[in-house]
Amino acid sequence: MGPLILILLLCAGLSCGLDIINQEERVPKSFNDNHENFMFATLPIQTEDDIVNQTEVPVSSWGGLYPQTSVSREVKPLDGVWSFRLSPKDDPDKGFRELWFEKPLSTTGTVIAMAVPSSYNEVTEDKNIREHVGWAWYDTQFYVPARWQDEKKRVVLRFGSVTYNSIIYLNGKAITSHLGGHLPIMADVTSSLMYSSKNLLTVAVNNTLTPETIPQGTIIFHNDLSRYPPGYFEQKYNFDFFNFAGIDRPVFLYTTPQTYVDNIRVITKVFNTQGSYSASIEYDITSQSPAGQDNASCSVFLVDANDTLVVNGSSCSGTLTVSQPQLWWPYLMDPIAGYQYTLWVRVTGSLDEIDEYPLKVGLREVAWNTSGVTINGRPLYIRGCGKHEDADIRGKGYDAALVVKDFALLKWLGANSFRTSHYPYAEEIMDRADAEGIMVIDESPAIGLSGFDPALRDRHIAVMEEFIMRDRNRPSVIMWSVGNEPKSSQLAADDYFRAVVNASKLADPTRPVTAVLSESVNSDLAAQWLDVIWVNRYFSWYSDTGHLEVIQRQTVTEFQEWHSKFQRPVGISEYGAGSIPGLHMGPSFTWSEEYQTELLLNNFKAFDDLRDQGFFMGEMIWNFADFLTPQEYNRPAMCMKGLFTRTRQPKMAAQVTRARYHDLAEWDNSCERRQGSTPDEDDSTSEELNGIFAIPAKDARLRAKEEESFSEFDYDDFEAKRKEGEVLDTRRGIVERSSEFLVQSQAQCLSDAAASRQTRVQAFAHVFGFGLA
Ligand code: GCB
Repeated sequence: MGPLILILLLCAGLSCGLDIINQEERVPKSFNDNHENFMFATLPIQTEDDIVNQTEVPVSSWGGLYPQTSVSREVKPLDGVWSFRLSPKDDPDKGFRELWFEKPLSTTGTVIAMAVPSSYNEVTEDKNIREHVGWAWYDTQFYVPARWQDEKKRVVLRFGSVTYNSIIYLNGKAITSHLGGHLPIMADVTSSLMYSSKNLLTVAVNNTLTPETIPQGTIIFHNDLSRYPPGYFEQKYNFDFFNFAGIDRPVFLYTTPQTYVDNIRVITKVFNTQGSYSASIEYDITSQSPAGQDNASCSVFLVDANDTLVVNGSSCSGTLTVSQPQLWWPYLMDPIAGYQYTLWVRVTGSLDEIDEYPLKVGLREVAWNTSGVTINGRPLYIRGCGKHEDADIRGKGYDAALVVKDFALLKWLGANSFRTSHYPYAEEIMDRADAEGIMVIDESPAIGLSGFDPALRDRHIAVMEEFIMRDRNRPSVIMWSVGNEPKSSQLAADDYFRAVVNASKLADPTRPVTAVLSESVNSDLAAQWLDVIWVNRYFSWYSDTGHLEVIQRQTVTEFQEWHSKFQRPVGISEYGAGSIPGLHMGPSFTWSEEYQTELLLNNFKAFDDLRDQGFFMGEMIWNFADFLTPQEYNRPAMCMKGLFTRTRQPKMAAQVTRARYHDLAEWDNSCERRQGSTPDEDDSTSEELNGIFAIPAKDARLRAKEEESFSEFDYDDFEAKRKEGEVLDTRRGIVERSSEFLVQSQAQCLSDAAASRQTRVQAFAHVFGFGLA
């Protein structure tokens, strides 16, 4: 039989059968239309047999539940030091042609050690590895316990992610493949494993980006032989972070019984009746049983953080009610933030085989209307940062120490949120966000998209569905971002975003869907389809550089325009300035720490003005920390807009942000409290506040109406009407909250708060010698 060779799209334009023609830029052809689920290059598919075999290999489109141990499950990590080799740049197919996956890589050529998980780029001293474009190969060898076979365990191999396209081989055979990075890959390997000898696991990963991949990129061929060697090409992409690649997240084998929990969905709702909360969990369990057996039965047990049983259920889908719940609150919104219960899910097969899976559940409900977002009925103001998975040596590789440090810094800042700019982050990071009460704007890898053809749209929708499936049970995730800075003034963006946003809403109607925009308010065609609007603006940095005095006017004017045109909550998702740590210049000057700080202070004044107007939902600084960029002349190796250096040391801007974010948290809580009490009652301690000052309960009628409109919701009709401006949003989760919280006493309090913050800003300005407009 011909070798089973899977070549993903990405070598296609490099040397795989494409003529080098005399043009400077072109797009490599990359999809094989005969294989809907696969992207193949043109070589080395040599026989029909190969093609048939290729279609038999599944593409992983869902990574499955995160591996967890339980009485019925074992987890075996495969992380460590693996063998590694690049395919030569001028011969990308070599590994496939020479069947590198059939034997240990060390027997077919030179290998080096490579850390898994890690991006491979910055780990070695080899510039070719850092700058590589094309295929890279990894392998490792391992044993599994023989008893797994005796006990008839089902065994699953799972990668947290491999960036970007990958083919995975076990014992010489391709077992699965995946399109794109940042999302998990799962394969049932029960029958591919060897239980009495060593196993060989090989991964081929390709980091090439094309106009059809998400994110997009272009290969530029330089064909002028007087200036470049033959076959010379380079990868370009429309984003400023370094294009790290490799096996960047943990790799596990785990076992389940033959009857097993396949998937779980939970939707949590929160009810507030005269200051007293209750909550519900709607759950839906999917299980699999061996052929010929009846469907498994299910039971669920909700335990609190002390493992005390709270409530249980005995069906595969249903609703659990939790009276007097400890709700999931964001950091600094309640003395107890990030509280989670555990939902133990048990399935029992018809032959009494049992599988148990523990799922963390935070009880919270997000809602939104045309002017704001609420959590558990309380108005939410989002204060945070855009981030990156980025650190020296590891690149985007998961590192527990780094993650713990980053959450410590976020909390030190007083931030209550971050955005997973510009791709889904590791599940281990999301776990910390859930546990620490840090809210997440969960963003897809669709950065800087343009073109918007149907193939890209379908790929984008597939990515959104896979991504939402991964993160939909997480309390920290409060909204989905379908992407960052699309070229949304292109005509095709209109239908494109309608489709992608609607597919995302269908996948999860319980959270607002957004995109982070950068086109002008008058030319953008995506905002109309979004529930909430985030905009990136770099006044006095990319425009009017050096003129800090224009920030307030420009910011206030523009964000008012977005709200008034689209009648949605609006927030700023990126703003900031680069600063070289240690560069001090007074009066402030671009790239100095003073300039970055003064720019933030001017923005703070503008945000307080916008907050007073009732539609401004949040502020997010770009960026949490400095991060590596491609090599370019306008940046000193990194994007320097971090509040922290790449090694996580604070710059001057971090100190003022910390003051602002803690102030915001304090005032927002205290103003909300004032709204629910008379001023005389207003001296309760924060411990006593838990649960008593929230917005009055939605009355039963309103909720019933919401439920009804949710179940009957017709997206097409809704969109048509929304486009005509006839309706706002009527889906469940929408509350008419403005009249509830913009009562007089709160308005007064908010204005006092703004005044107090202004005093703080003035004080900083005075100390630093800044002039504020
Ligand atoms: C942006 C992008 C972000 C960049 C930033 C910058 O608008 O969304 O990815 O890093 O600008 O610093 O230029």
